[in-house]
Amino acid sequence: MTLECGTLYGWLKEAGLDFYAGVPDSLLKDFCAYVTDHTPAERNFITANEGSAVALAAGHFLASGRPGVVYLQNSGLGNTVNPLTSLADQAVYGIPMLLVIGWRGEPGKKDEPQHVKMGGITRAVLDAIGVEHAELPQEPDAARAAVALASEHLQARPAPYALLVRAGTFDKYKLRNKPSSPYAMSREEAIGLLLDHMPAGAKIVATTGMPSRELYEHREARGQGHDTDFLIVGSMGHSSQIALGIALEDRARKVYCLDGDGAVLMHMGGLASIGTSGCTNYKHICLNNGAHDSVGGQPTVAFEVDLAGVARACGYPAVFVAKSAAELAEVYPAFEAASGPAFLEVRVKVGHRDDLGRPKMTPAELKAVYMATLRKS
Ligand SMILES: Cc1ncc(C[n+]2csc(CCOP(=O)(O)OP(=O)(O)O)c2C)c(N)n1
Repeated sequence: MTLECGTLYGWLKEAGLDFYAGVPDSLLKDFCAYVTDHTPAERNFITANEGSAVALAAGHFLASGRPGVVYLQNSGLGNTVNPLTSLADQAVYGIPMLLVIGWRGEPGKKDEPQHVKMGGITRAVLDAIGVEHAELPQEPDAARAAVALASEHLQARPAPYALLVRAGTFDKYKLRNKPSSPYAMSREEAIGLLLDHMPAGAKIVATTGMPSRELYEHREARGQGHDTDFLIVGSMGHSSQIALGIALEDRARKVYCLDGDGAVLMHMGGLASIGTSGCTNYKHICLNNGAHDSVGGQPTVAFEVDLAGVARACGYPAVFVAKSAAELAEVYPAFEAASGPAFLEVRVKVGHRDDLGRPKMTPAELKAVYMATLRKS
């Protein structure tokens, strides 16, 4: 038996919990989609990162006296630790909020390598930072009791409380309010075109989720190896700084960061570090689909802000935008030739192939071949 997203949503509403903030998660994608479809935009903020969601819920509490709901994948727990311990904690300001945490890498369940460590320690991390928590059962009566208990906790104790959600808890719910996209090119097609244009042997660092998986599949389809690609399987938002670390080490070697819009927004401060680094060899490409495609397609705000303008304001001397395959072919030579840091925003439509594979090489193998390549050239 699974839990209907609308049922949980209704119980939370009855308990006075109707303000949401968070970053979508693959495991919570049905519930996140339900929230996106049924909550007015001003009461559901998809935030840049999970720490921002905790802070937003804190502000909501200060102004309304009502706890908010913060949804996140447990990989984002790290991003919340600072505001949970130094803001919301009972020994500081004591701010109640309900954390709904997707439990990737739950012990005993098979999951991707990047989720195993955090999955095993999620409860211990919550214990260590003093966040009381319980699992959300799938069985509706037990789930209702867990929500009632959570609500009692939030009333009795001014502190965050967490519900841990296992894989397969919710009924299927498909997002209706998908971000509309005026762009025809898919991200996978854009990655293929970029590979066609990049110099042979270009060193790439690719962001979390589908972009890395699509890059991997392109290499397979082309019969090329994976030794020039560092695929960030976790650590969302950090690919650009990894690429910066590589670029700084040898300024004669160009480095290409293949980023996502959600990832750029998550740690947007990194653009200022890159823009002021003086790394003429840095090439930053953001595949902007206006969505968190990898975890269900919930919108980001990246079509409402000017990412290329942000890069320019952060000091990138060369900034380009392509909104179609033809525009990409047109601007790419100038992007390639520019003295960087150079930024190229490629606008693409949301979505991916259903049969997209996952890297067959382990992170350790990918790291070994990539480091060997960097040492050679
Ligand atoms: C810190 C953290 N929060 C959330 C996630 C779950 N997650 C994985 S990929 C992804 C969406 C990435 O969106 P974007 O960068 O726009 O790339 P897209 O999938 O749209 O191509 C999310 C939220 C994660 N891996 N790490």
